[in-house]
Amino acid sequence: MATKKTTKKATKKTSAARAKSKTKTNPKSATTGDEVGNGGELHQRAGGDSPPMTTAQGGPVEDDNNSLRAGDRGPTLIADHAFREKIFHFDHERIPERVVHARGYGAHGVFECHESLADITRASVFAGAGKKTETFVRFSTVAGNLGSFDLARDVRGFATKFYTDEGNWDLVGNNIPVFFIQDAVKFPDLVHAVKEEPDRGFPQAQSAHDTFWDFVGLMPEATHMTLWQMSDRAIPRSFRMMEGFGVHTFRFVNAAGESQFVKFHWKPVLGMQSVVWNEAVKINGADPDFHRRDLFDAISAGDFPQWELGVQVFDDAFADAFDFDILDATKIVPEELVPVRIVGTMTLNRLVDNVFAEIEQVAFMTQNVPPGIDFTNDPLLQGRNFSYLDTQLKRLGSTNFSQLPVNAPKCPVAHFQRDGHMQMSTQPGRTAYEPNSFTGADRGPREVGADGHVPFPDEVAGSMRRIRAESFADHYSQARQFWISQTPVEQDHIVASYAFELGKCEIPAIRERVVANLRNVDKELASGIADKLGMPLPAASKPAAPVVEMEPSPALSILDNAKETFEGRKLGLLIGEGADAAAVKRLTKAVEKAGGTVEVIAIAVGGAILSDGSTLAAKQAVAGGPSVLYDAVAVVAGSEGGKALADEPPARDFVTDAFSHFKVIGLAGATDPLLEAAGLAGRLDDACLPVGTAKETTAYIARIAGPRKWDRDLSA
Ligand code: HDE
Repeated sequence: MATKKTTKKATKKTSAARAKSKTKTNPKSATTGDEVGNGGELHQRAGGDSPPMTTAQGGPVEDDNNSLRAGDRGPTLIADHAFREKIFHFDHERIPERVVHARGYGAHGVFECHESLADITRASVFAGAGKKTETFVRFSTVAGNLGSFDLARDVRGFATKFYTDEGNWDLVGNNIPVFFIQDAVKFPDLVHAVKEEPDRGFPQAQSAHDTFWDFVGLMPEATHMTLWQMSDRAIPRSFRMMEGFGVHTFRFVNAAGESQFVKFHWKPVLGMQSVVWNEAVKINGADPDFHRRDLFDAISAGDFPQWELGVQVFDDAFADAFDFDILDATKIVPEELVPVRIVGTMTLNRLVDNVFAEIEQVAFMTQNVPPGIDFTNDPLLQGRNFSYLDTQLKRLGSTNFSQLPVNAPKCPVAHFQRDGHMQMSTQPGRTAYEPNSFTGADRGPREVGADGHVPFPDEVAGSMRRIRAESFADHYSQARQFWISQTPVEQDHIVASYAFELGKCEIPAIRERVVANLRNVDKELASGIADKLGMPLPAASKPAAPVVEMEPSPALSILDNAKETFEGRKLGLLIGEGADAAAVKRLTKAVEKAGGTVEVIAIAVGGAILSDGSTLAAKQAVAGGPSVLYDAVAVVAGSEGGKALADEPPARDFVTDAFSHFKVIGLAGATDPLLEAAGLAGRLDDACLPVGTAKETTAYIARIAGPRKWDRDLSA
């Protein structure tokens, strides 16, 4: 009895609410175009620019806001096929994310060849000067999941699909020219070690944990790659400012069937730039999409990023004489030994229309090479050539993934592969086999012999064994070469990142093993890390091959190769009330003239009233626009406004972070209260420059094109 009563009461209450809402929100009661629907939002009926909404079957949709129910408050009816179709599709929206390189961003572009390479390769992309080939590029981090943050310390994927007129060429590279392992059979172990630990599901998107360093310590071949990974290469400022590498040695083959070896390099026209670790950590909180937004913004603004494609070409004689095995992907061929010849330029000039359709569904496969490009026996590459096809079936669910627009070759395709899930091509003709004796359209395609991809007839000999060649045994010499090629600032960063990562390992033996291996690279490196970890320096582990002393390779340093430019970079301009309008205008113009962009930041996003009475709106409130988002910063306070900025904790962080991240800081107006409150009074150096006058602005612009103030004194 009691239950019945309560139910009745509740029913009564909701009936009243319903009566009220009926007149207010029932979309059907409106007869004009726009109408107020449930919850008071505005809904659009077809008309004007809006096409009529349909189901996936093309049937016109009567009402997209209310499912079909029996009675005003009754159950939803299975007869509502439009509702069922909508939910059915939604339930299946996700596909498996990539096991590695899950988080990525991409764009379309074009590759233009600078000169004919016909003497060394018959690949049509390199047919002659001015030859253009459409491309699609996907950049990625490796370890993190799809929803992870962009500034993880990680290798970046740099995968390029060239839609050549002899089929797709996928150059599936990274921004680091070497790899952790030598044989593909260890790849699942490497990936399992770096991903979240399986018993706890963290840490996400980072290598700073026991299982990764346990694997690395036990696999000394990973040492060289970890030096790169602990360097600033692994925290790039932008996809637009990082190099790319094909990593493996490939083959070029010319029309006469002659072959040479080749390594591929992408060199960013904007030059290389990285952020510092503390900055990276903060960027991940302030803007987890920092890299994808950067690419989106640049292409949207018509600042199309460019890379030059370079090749290192060498023959058997070089390969035989080289100290290392050219089939070993843990080794580079130093640019000083084989110079990088620039052969073309790629420009990314078009954003995707749909992230899922293009960036998520793009399927790169190392085995996609056109005639003129071929593989070597690098055991990592050989394994990849199996893996990439297999993974696409898992991810995309059908053998017909190559028909998706982003994957489809832009040259004619003709074969006898038939049917399968999601077959999108209505393949004509009566035959689907070869040989056949039909003629005309029914006959179908025929093989092309020597015009096709003819594998290079490499001699293969030897007994079948599971073995690692002796020539792969040196794990430290090139790691040492990388280390001695870095500037002292870069070396400090490497020491600090090893110490950070190993400091996150809970098991002391894991730290010790890694540091013992690093002693074979350099004693200073190992002792620097040990000091920072507060542990005694362990004895060196026994290397499998003697460490060869090599010349430094200047090409390996980011800082030694930095470009003097502000092009493609961003200034964060923090303004206070009453900021000098002329100074703000002058600075903005000068930065734009230098090829950079300015983002205005104020206490509130509404902006500030400048000295001339005009209001300058801000792109960011300072709480949402910390200085870590900018390459350089300037503060233009009004003659009175400095106090208000000083009272704002995010404004104080803005300048202290810029200072401790070695950034060039411009100052105009009453900035003293802010600097004082931020603890910077009396600590300013020659990279903290006035920007009040035209002359000062010119000097400031010249300075922000240069390096950060790396020798800044950060002691309080
Ligand atoms: Fe990959 N890798 N990989 N990899 N890789 C994948 O393919 C694999 C390796 C690289 O933006 C997967 O479509 C094996 C080296 C990039 O879509 C998978 C081995 C290099 C991308 C796979 C390697 C790379 C991938 C996951 C050891 C640099 C992202 C999803 C032999 C030269 C491509 C997918 C994109 C993606 C396998 C090692 C670069 C599982 C087995 C070395 C840039 O197939």
